[in-house]
Amino acid sequence: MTAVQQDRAIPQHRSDFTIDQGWEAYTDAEHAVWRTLYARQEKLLPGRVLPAYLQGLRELPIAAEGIPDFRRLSESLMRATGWQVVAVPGLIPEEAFFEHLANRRFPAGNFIRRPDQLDYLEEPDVFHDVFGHVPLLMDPVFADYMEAYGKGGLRAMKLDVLDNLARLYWYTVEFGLIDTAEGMRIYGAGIVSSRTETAFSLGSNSPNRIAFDLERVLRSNYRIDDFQQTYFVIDSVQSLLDLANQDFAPIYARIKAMPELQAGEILPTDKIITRGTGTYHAA
Ligand code: HBI
Ligand code: FE
Repeated sequence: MTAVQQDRAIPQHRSDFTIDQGWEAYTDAEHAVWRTLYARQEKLLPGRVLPAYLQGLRELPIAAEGIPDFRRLSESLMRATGWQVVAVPGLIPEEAFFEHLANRRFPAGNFIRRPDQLDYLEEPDVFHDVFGHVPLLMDPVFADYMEAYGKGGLRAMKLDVLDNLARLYWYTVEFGLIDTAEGMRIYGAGIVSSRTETAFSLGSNSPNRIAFDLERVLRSNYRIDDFQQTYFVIDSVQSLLDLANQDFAPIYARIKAMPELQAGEILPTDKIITRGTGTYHAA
């Protein structure tokens, strides 16, 4: 079979929503989609992405040639930071997702987007999950942050404040920017795995770039159907981990009484790095 599957059958999953990756079953056409995406990002990322990301990418068996084998990825990750990559059929329920992260397992979609979806798809596929997320799991501090997020997710579910916590993931793990000695860099997987947003997030004068503030972020709605109107900029992964290693319960209690903030809204208390023109919309 050479064609990319058009209608993906959802495989039977285990009780923790994992499946076998089925690496041997990928077609040439599917590996070719990976090669195309990889080649595009490989050209763009140097000088734009956090150096720790590129180091992780180099040290892992993630290569230009084709979709990586999760067994080999997990062996390398386990040795470096104690993480594993497990295959899932797509989005999984929140509790199962958090349970995996809390136990240092990263759930990655095993399927790859079709050739007509190179720039946009709704569900996280193997390129987004593995190319976007996995390299930073080689960084010991980022690896601890992801575990802390999983544990925080399980607590947030009990408090019924998942909408708040999910914004932290969105504005850091998916769409985070970081200030480095060499300049502003991307580290969020939603940016790293997207050709268009890699250029937009750093280069466009349209979005706001605001210094990261935990309480502010937990209150900030986001858009899932367009480029971000605001990016939040951390000053180090360590400072992010230090924040995540606390119980957010008092913060949730405090912000409950405060209004939610709209995507793109600016507060007088914001430490603005660049104020956007807000003129660009992809969608
Ligand atoms: N499942 N496979 C997968 N990947 C995700 O990123 C994911 C998920 N389920 C839930 C979820 N994300 C979010 O709801 C949480 O980050 C809040
Ligand atoms: Fe993601």
